[in-house]
Amino acid sequence: MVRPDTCFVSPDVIRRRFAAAMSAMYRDEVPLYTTLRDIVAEVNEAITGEPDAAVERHGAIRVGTPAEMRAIARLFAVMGMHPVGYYDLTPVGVPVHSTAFRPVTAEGLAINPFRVFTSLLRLELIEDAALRAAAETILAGRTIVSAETLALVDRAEAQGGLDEAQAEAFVAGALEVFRWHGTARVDGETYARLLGSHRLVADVVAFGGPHINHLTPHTHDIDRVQAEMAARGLPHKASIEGPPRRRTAILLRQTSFSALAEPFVPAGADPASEPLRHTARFGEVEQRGAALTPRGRALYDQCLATLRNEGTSPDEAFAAFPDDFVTLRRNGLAYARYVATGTSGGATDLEEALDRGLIVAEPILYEDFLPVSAAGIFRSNLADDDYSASTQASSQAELEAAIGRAILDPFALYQAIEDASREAALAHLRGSVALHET
Ligand code: OOG
Ligand code: NI
Repeated sequence: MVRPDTCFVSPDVIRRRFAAAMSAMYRDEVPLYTTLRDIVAEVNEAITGEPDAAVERHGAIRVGTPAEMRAIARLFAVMGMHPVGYYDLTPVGVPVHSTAFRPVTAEGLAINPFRVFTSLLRLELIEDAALRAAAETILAGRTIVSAETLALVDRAEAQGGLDEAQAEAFVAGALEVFRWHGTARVDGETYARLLGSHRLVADVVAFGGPHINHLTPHTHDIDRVQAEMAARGLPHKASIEGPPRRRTAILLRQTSFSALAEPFVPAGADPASEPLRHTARFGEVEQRGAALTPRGRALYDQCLATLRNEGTSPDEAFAAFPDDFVTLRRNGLAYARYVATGTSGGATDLEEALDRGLIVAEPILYEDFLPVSAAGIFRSNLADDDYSASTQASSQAELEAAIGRAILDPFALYQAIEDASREAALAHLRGSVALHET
């Protein structure tokens, strides 16, 4: 007899198909994104000498209500994507708080690392009470995941997975959730009022759903991509977010091309009339490096603060940050993955084994986001004048209540990967020691 779970498509494979479908849809919707992807593929190929598909590492969406957040969380769970990290953007004047839905295991990340930075609008931050009430009513009247697709989510939860035909229908249905709507659900006047409150409020409230607002392929050399964007006349972000260029890459560096002014028809308008324009969607590139420990992250934040407060150059501001992996690891600043080399020898202590080349340590890739960088990405793609810092308290508990489960701690995930690798490497060494001695 065939066991029921043997006919399920793995969540990692569903995610891979979904990411590929999103990429195709976005290239179609935003032609300039195809240009960016071509640049990334060329730069990557020039570096590795291998054909490169400029595969997307992340995308971003924004939802309007806790109920929408819950539906999205359930949808992503079918694809093995779980909430990791809490990002509060309100201190920098963006009325949202966010998490990233991503694969959490080394195997899942290796099959397909696609993740979605997901922001929940904090409607309570709209000052105009009448507009806030109107926005609430507008959002209450929309459904972002179709009944058919929600039924597939129910199915996946109840049976523990989806079979081939269900997975195919699920990917097609999930794609629709993130499609751009060329018509707004509000009239031109309401759109203008929402825009006046905050550009992001209009982006979330005015349309039929959480359209994908950018996708982000990975590059091996973000400075080169940035130079290439400039050379080809793409309207790009003035500077790269994150740490400066280093020999040992750390965390995450990001840049983007500016959002486009896309035509849309407001509700009730004659489709033949001159369309309005909405500016929200863009393309981004990322380069990732070593995941830092809480200690490393504190040092990173300190260097960033120096950079901003004292007008020093990035290299000066980051001079205090070691730039070789041996020191980063020894000083407890970066996580390491330990791998036994297979050489036998009597060492049982990790440091001794490392010194003697019995075990090697390599960086664990950073899989998350950076709040200051995310703020910079938001800011460069929304009007700058929208930014007045809010004193609203941050509330991870509130976002967790919306999601319906706890947000995972990124540091704990890296630590678990490091610990498991150390145990496995030492066990390997002990095994070969035992073999040696008997
Ligand atoms: C999300 C911006 C954050 C990143 O790469 O830091 C982000 C958004 O614009 O909705 O995607
Ligand atoms: Ni992004």
